[in-house]
Amino acid sequence: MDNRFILRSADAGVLTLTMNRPEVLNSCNRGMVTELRQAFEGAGADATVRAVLLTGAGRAFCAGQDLAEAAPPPGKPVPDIGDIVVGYNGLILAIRRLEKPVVAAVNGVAAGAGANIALAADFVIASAEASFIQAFVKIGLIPDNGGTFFLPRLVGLARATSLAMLGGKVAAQQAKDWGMIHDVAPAEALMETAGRFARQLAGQPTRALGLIKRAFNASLGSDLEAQLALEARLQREAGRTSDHTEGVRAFQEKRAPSFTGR
Ligand code: T3D
Repeated sequence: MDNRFILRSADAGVLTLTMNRPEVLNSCNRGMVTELRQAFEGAGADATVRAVLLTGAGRAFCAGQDLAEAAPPPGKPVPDIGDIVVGYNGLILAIRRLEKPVVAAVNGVAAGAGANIALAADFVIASAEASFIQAFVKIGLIPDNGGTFFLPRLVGLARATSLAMLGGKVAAQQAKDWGMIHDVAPAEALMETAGRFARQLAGQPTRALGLIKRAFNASLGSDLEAQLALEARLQREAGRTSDHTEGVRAFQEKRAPSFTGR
């Protein structure tokens, strides 16, 4: 598949996607959002992919919506913002529905949609120099890309409200201290650290990881009874995988398991 706005590479079960519009801090135009969505959807159907790593080219992760596209100069047609957001929704759902772990390696500023695309990942590892900005309010908008869903769940309502209403910058270490992200790495070691982490995930029992993700997705809007029933159903599925058989056998044989993702 030809991509204009993202780079793709694959190694050791990890598909790396790099947002590649560094001259505008990887801000998202429609083409980039479509390419990202298609890449995440394709990763679900590709058995060789067992984890996805998402990052940005240059000094930023992603500065959110390309404001030149959303607010073109006088005389050019002005797009409907709701339509733009619907496009992002497909991407966020593709990330959350992908039953494989997604790691965001946040290499610099993540603003607006860029911040919330990162937060849709299963793990966020940020450069110590990175920051997260719910920039929407500064241009009279509300957090989208799942921001109003993920933020209160990750950091609590009080912090989510101040992030969304004040639009302040959260440094990577602060984000980690608040439980918003998984980890922080020195800037020069970010890609090595995140790549190693993603390869480690790619060696795990992929089906189980995918079912964990499905269960957690459901738990965000579920009650205990429904969640217990879901766990029973998903555990039945996990119990039928070769990786479960291998995990138990490896335990009994006192050796490290070798998971295949099946
Ligand atoms: O349609 C809709 O709007 C609905 C969808 C909404 C989703 C959203 O994401 S809304 C939020 C959109 N994003 C923003 O408001 C962030 C805008 N950018 C910034 O506030 C700053 O650029 C940053 C804080 C992210 C970084 O600041 P700094 O000082 O490190 O860099 P800079 O100088 O501002 O930017 C460097 C270049 O990137 C610059 O271009 P130039 O002057 O060198 O030619 C700047 O214009 C460009 N750039 C940065 N962000 C965007 C952008 N170009 C287009 N769109 C951007 N979002």
